Amino acid sequence: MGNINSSVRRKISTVKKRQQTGSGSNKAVSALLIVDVQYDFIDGSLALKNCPSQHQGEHVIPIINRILDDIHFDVVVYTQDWHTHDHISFFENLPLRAHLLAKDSKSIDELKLFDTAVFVFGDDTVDKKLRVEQILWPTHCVQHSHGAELHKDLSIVKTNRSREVFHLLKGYDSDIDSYSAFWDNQKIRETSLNSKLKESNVTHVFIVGIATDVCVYSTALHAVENGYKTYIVEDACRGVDIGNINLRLDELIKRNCIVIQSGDVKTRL
Ligand code: VGL
Ligand code: ZN
Repeated sequence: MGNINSSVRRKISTVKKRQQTGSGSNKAVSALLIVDVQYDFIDGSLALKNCPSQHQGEHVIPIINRILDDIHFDVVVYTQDWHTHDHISFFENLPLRAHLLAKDSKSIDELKLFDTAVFVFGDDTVDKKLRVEQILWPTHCVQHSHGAELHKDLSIVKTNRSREVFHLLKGYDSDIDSYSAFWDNQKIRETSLNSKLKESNVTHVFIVGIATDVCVYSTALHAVENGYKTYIVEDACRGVDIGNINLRLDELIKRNCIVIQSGDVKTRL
């Protein structure tokens, strides 16, 4: 009984304290996720201007910098696609894994850049086999290469008393791609992002960067799944495939992700 009473008392006093400081449980704790603003997507091997959308990836940079200047975020995260040279997602590496192509996949001779290959991993017991559909991208964002660096014009903010900043590398397992900043594409391994955001009590996640229909999309999907109020800042993102961008955004909207413009971020906090 004594325990129950004291825990009730503790709760009441916490509520009172919150009321006094104005920091109720409704207070938004915000994170800005800056996805893959790397040279290879801007003027390198996977530059968006060479993709079906013909977008210029560099246009996101001044918009993201303005958001960082104008708005306080409790947490800022920079992600980088960070592949090994023998990565499964590179078209050029197809010969390394020709033996893993599924029977119903296009053959090595038929497969072209940007096509989807189907690989099968695992031992001979059917239930342990892992079927992996993989888009074959040009070699990009190889670890420690110039193309994998964050663009020099992107503002890199520092941790201070009121703001946590961290950098997250993804896609470094040779055999598994990782579009999302939360999970690899097979959802086998989780990154540290969710636990870091939860540690900081983040409630609201704003996502900017490249590419709208690939890494931004997957990151947003998992942000919603992980219970964050999730915003995509549309004009601060650019995508690979114009036909896909709107489909992906519509899909996200159906899952309660909110698509906004950079001028509206402030009003959401
Ligand atoms: C991405 C294609 C391949 C992205 C990463 O960052 O959106 N796109 N790897
Ligand atoms: Zn990649």
